[in-house]
Amino acid sequence: RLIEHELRHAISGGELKLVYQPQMQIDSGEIIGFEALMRWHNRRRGDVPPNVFIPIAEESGLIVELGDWAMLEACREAASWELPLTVAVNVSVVQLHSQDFPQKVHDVLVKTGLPPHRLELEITETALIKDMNRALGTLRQVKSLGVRVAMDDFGTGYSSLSNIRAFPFDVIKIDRSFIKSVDKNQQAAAIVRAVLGLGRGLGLPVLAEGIETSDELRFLTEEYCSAGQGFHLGEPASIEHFDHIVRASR
Ligand code: G
Ligand code: G
Ligand code: MN
Ligand code: NA
Repeated sequence: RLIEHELRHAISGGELKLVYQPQMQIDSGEIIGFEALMRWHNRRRGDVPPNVFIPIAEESGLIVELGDWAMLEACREAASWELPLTVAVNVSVVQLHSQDFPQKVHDVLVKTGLPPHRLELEITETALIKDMNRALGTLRQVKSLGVRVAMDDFGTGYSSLSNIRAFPFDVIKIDRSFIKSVDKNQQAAAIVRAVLGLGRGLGLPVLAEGIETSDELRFLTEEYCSAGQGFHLGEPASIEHFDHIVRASR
């Protein structure tokens, strides 16, 4: 396919870039880190949205190369910040199961000098179901480097509850579909409270994704949700946009 061919050349052609979305401590409003999100601008196609090119990259196996690029780029960027904020990188199931993934993570940390605890790998539940034992082995190896691991899009996959117990996560990210209108929707509120209770019981912080309104934020504050992310707190943007934050010496 043509688009696959073009994507193959996107890295070497400098067509990919990362944007960063802030993640905040809910009680203090302090920025704790950023999620790095991939963007592709092609000369002919213009901006291609990630929900178009990521699936193509996954089917073709190109996601391994793209994901490795994103991890290196994000770690290099974060290593240059004056404040010791976290950088979160999305890891696709194909990349997680690729040859020598833990070794690659180790090499990136050595190469960039980023302290391991400042890197967080976001992995979706669906990624874990495919070959559970291997995924668990890989996550344990990655964790042993000192890297943090987040369960992304929590609530949208299968067997959430057994996964959360079996896998060594540091944080649960509640999927944004449950945060939407959580202040008005009884069902969403019940689910979010349940996940917050689960996190509390397991000693895991919970981050709410996709906070779009001050009412949603108020609900999460009142329910003692640890952390949040979303357009209301900050949209994904080039790192230059956050220069004053990552470089501010307080
Ligand atoms: O940034 P946006 O909300 O448009 O992203 C859409 C989807 O693409 C999300 O599910 C997000 O996790 C995914 N995505 C964005 N950047 C990356 C990346 O670097 N690697 C992987 N595997 N997925 C990404
Ligand atoms: O699947 P993942 O959690 O990695 O997805 C991150 C995606 O969510 C990014 O593409 C980002 O652009 C998008 N996103 C971030 N904040 C919001 C928000 O408040 N509302 C919506 N609809 N999407 C958001
Ligand atoms: Mn994510
Ligand atoms: Na998510």
